[in-house]
Amino acid sequence: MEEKNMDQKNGADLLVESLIQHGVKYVFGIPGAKVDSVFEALRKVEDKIRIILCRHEQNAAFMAAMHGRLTGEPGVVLVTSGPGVTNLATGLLTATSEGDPVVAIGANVARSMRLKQTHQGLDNVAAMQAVTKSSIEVPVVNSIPEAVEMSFRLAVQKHGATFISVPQDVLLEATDLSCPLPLPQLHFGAAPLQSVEQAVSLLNGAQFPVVLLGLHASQPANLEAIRHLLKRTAVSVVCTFQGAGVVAHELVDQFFGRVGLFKNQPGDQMLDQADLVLTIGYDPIEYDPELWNKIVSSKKIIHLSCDPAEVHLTYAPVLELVGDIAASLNLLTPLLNKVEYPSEKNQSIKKLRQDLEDTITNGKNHQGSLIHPLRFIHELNQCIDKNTTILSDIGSHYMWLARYLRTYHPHQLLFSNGQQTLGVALPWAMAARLVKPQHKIISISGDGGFLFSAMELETAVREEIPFVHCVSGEMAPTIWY
Ligand SMILES: Cc1ncc(C[n+]2csc(CCOP(=O)(O)OP(=O)(O)O)c2C)c(N)n1
Repeated sequence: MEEKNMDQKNGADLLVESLIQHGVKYVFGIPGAKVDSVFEALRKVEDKIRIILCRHEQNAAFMAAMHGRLTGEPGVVLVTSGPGVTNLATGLLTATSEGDPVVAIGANVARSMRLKQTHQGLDNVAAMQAVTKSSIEVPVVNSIPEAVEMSFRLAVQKHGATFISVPQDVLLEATDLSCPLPLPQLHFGAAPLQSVEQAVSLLNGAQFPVVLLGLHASQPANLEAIRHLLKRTAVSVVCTFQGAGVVAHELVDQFFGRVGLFKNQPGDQMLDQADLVLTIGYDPIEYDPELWNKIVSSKKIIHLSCDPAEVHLTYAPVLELVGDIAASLNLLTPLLNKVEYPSEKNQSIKKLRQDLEDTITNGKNHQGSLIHPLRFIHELNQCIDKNTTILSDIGSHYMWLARYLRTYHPHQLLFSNGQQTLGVALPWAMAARLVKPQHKIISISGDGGFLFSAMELETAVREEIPFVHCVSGEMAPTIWY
């Protein structure tokens, strides 16, 4: 291997050049012997990429994932070999399960050391395979731009984490390759017209159609088309936790709340009665379909999303509309009739909605020295506007927030809804603040989840990333940072 002289570019420089070409603004991570050359290269371009030095690789991965969820562009996390890489596992698993684009870069020992027991050695690619959509190692220095391009494309196309392992000697090798520009972004069209027409006939013929909005529905680009469908048809709508905020305030009379984890919500009763469920952007990991559907069921499902349906015994759509969600809806909506629910059901439907409404409005009436979660939600609601983002951790507070905190903007109330990973809220809040510097950022966790990532408070202070974190004890939220 030829190492560079002082003025020459090496693999680490090429990697950083490649990140710049992909528009990367932040790298979350922790250095270590094998990856130090990349941190050195990053320090030379501080005006282009800001390093957020974290206290644990897992939290760095959480931050990268929230950055990816909010921007649609992969968040980047950078770690050293061995324990640095294995500490990524939970963060990358969470991102991969929940549709968040992340590119994780982990250094490795030099290629010549691969067969030996050596300091911080690990089969990186094998270790990360189970928690990513793609796990590759760069074989030679000039393959770095290809590895970066592939990983960025796959993270976006497959909605999850990808991993690049880079051996230390590859990072130090001299190169004079100029980094090519990234390939242009891919754009997909609507689902085929024939499928749209089939959907029209099924939907217009249904007695009790219900729309179920899932995680891809909450992409801001889909918002207008979804709201137009709801308004034009007056169809009843339910959403998963990750679909929070898609239903507009003016459409709230059609909204039967959020469903997930346990089957006991008004939305579940609507799904039970439905003879046809149109899912939009739904992924079965958000809410196991066996909880709201049976293997042999008279309920028909139409799956409308950017990806084909996962094969699942209890989620077997009669029709799939696969393509750009907004483009498919723009073809579908003008052909749909207004939904008229059977008149004998009107009273029970009305009662379901009223019960949900009453639970939320009664929040203000909960008194006492311990703060009831609904009272907390009521008070929280008083200080939320469209420039507020709320990040929830996992635990009992999660269920209360998911069911009863109303929001009317997508990506305003954010959940880990797939792995339900403890400790996400605080690092997520930091990434949210970086992406939305004008927003008030509020994260909420239980005292258990708080201690999973509380060390990042130091990072927040050092990096000057302000947010408010609330810690709930049993039924008693208290404000911290
Ligand atoms: C990484 C991880 N470990 C364990 C769990 C299982 N789990 C879910 S909620 C919970 C307890 C949460 O307690 P706390 O953070 O105090 O929140 P609270 O229930 O009081 O709101 C646990 C251990 C999980 N979801 N993720």
